Amino acid sequence: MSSHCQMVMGPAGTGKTTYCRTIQEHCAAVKRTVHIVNLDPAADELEYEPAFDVRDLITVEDVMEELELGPNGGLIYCMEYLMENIEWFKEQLEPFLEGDYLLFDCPGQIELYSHIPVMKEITKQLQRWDFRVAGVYLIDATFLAEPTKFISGSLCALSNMAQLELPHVNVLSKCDLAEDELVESPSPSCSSLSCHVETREKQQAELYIYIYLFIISIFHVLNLIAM
Ligand SMILES: Nc1nc2c(ncn2[C@@H]2O[C@H](COP(=O)(O)OP(=O)(O)O)[C@@H](O)[C@H]2O)c(=O)[nH]1
Ligand SMILES: [Mg+2]
Repeated sequence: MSSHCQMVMGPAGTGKTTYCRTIQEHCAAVKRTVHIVNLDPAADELEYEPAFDVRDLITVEDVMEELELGPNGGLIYCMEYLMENIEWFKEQLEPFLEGDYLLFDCPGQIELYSHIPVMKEITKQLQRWDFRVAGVYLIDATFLAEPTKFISGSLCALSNMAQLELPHVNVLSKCDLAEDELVESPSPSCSSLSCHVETREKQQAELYIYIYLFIISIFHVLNLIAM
């Protein structure tokens, strides 16, 4: 029987770890078992008991110290090291191959999804081990209050979806911090965008509107979920 998993992704601080813990607690309340795996080698304190933890293999802190890399380079090194030690990963997954459900709490650095193929390789490897993998991409709801941030956040989500080629769900996080009407209708209206850009150069304003319309058409294809 196949196991299932979610790759929980999104920029640092959007609430990935909180999402994983909340989903696990919810599942426990409805008597379903969900395991969380920490795949973030830069994580500090975890709010859950992980099924296993990439930091048992490697941590960003050690890499930065030993190889004198910065935080971004260190994180990329860690994820590539995980791929090179894929047998370790497989061993850790061994107890969860019979119809289990896992949440992978992923690192937030965008380079891992847009610049280098490492996260795609990890998901492909999970699929080869007969996991049914879904991408869950968190977007901070407060980021959507400004049209320019909406465009930026949406393009990041889109890029992630295109790169990983997974069934993909966008989740709005931190809805308690956003205005109610934003949560009910997450995309800003075209008129609010025109208003925002009216002080800018006409050409730039038009470009924003084209990008906006493009994103709206993409969101007709994507499912946008508020939580
Ligand atoms: N108000 C509010 N804060 C949240 C929510 N989700 C996460 N946070 C806070 O945002 C911060 C970053 O969350 P975390 O789960 O560590 O983000 P990660 O870096 O994506 O894993 C923490 O201080 C959380 O308590 C939420 O839904 N509402
Ligand atoms: Mg985290």
